[in-house]
Order: sequence, then structure tokens, then C-alpha cells
Amino acid sequence: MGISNMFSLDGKVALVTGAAYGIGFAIAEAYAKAGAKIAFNCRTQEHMDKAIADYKAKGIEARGYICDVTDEEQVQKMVADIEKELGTVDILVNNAGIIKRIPMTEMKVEEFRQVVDIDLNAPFIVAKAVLPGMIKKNHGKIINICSMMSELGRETVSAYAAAKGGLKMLTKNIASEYGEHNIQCNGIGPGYIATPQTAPLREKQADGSRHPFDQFIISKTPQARWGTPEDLMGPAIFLASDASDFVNGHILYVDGGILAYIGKQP
Ligand code: NAP
Ligand code: GCO
Repeated sequence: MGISNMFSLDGKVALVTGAAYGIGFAIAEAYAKAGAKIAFNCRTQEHMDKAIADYKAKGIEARGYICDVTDEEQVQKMVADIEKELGTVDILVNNAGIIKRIPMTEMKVEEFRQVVDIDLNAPFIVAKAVLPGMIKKNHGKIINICSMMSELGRETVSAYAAAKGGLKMLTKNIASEYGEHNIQCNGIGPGYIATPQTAPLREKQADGSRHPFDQFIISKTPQARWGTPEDLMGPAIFLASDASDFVNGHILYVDGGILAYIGKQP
């Protein structure tokens, strides 16, 4: 196989959850440009319509499905529709996710449960829906979007860190349980990426200065910048392609070196 073919996704069907914008959109765009047929979901018609137009503007014919990934019935129907319209899902990216930044002593249990439901239970639900088709084909790639919080904690993100830590171990377990069917399950652990999810952490101060957390992340990142969704395109293609056929149960951190660095001396 030629080297460039190793990274080709020609003829593959990719489902990227929560890909109306943000990291999921960038990964779906990368997959389309690598040759894959794209299916994505979100929860509202408004986001769906805008996303379809945004993909079209990039020359991508993405198929969108309104589906709440925490609802197993909706997920099963979405996967059945994708299989009818595009074919068996070859690549799943469990990207949909939320965060709530609330001190644990003030967080309601329903809020904790909602984060775990979307960030951990839903990747189980969606992976469970696509695995039978992958097993039948004896081929599949599942990529779970983990986080630096799969490894580290910080104030106010107890639910998110618990969910993303669990997602790391779900990734390793899917790899362990289905590797014999030539299914590779890996994670991507993005660092701090400039998307709507982290916008509150980057808001300019009244005096026009950087948000304190923004300055903190710059000081903790060897590359001294926030990541962009585009920084995840190459790693995501690698883990979805034949080039990673013997990579399994691995969490690939794409964080500009934060996890390796003690931080710049103030
Ligand atoms: P984002 O901009 O907030 O986008 C999140 C996406 O998830 C949206 O498209 C949203 O769609 C979708 N979503 C949320 N709940 C859903 C549900 N129940 N059902 C279906 N779709 C749902 O977030 P992002 O920054 O792109 O992050 C994407 C993933 O990367 C998340 O798992 C996040 O935890 C992870 N991550 C982000 C960073 C970062 O710094 N940004 C770093 C590490 C990991 P609708 O709300 O329109 O339905
Ligand atoms: C936060 C951020 C992080 C990032 C990401 C880091 O509040 O600390 O939102 O959680 O989103 O997960 O990898």
C-alpha cells in the first residue's frame, strides 16, 4: 500500500456526533477531505440547517440527523438510517459533549448526572449501536474524544473530569473486548481548544486584557497558544485510517505539550 493511501478514508462511512460546529465539525471536514462519506448529528433543526450550509460552503455533502445521543432509541434509529442511506458505519467519533463549571459543593446531582450522561453514557450508547455492523465487516474505528481531564482535575469540573476519566477507560475496554474483530478503539485528548465550549475561559476583560484563565493556559502550554479545531484534523485522520491498524486502546493527547510541562515560571 502506498504511504498516502494509508491515510485515505476513501469509501468509508464516518459518523461524527455533535459535529454541527466546534471540534466535531473540523474532524468531519477532515474526514470528508480524506474521502469519507459524512454523517453527523446535533439536537436542533437550527444548528442542523446552519451546519449543512457550512459543510456545503466547504464543498462537503454531509448528512445530518437530529438525535440526542443520550437517547438510545434515537441513536439506534439514526444508525439504522445511516446504514440505509450511506452504508455500515466504518468510523465513529464520539465527540458530542458538554461541560458544567460549578464547584462540587454547589453542583446539583442532576447537573452532575447530565454531564456524565452526555459525556460518558452516550459514547457507550452510540458505540453499542455501531459495533454490530463493524463486527459483521470485521473492521471498524471508534474514536472517543477524551480530554486532559481524563488525566488531571481542576476546580469546578468534577462531573466533566469523572466522565472523561471514565471515557478513557471505556475506550480501553472497547479496544480489549472487540480488538479480535479488527476494531480499533482509541481516544483523542485535546488540550485547551478555542471553541464555543471554552469561549467563557477566553473572554476579554473589561480593560481589554486577556482573561486570567487564558493567560494561565498560555503559561502552561509549551507552544504558548490555545489549540484550534484544525490542530485535531491530522490526529483524527490517523486514528480513523489504515495507518493506525495496530494502535488500540491508546489516548492520543493533542495538547501542545501541556501534560508534559510544569509551566512557565511567573
Ligand atoms: P462545543 O463547541 O460545545 O460542541 C459540542 C457539540 O456537542 C455541539 O455540536 C452540540 O450540539 C453537541 N452535543 C452536546 N450535547 C449533545 C447531545 N446530548 N446530543 C447530541 N449532540 C450534543 O464543544 P467542543 O469544544 O467542540 O468539544 C467537542 C468535544 O471535545 C466534547 O466532547 C468536549 O468535551 C471535548 N473537548 C473539548 C476541548 C476544548 O478545549 N474545546 C478539549 C478537550 C475535549 P448541539 O448543542 O447543537 O445539539
Ligand atoms: C475547562 C475546559 C477543559 C477543556 C478540555 C481540556 O473548563 O477546564 O473546558 O475541560 O474543555 O477538556 O482538555
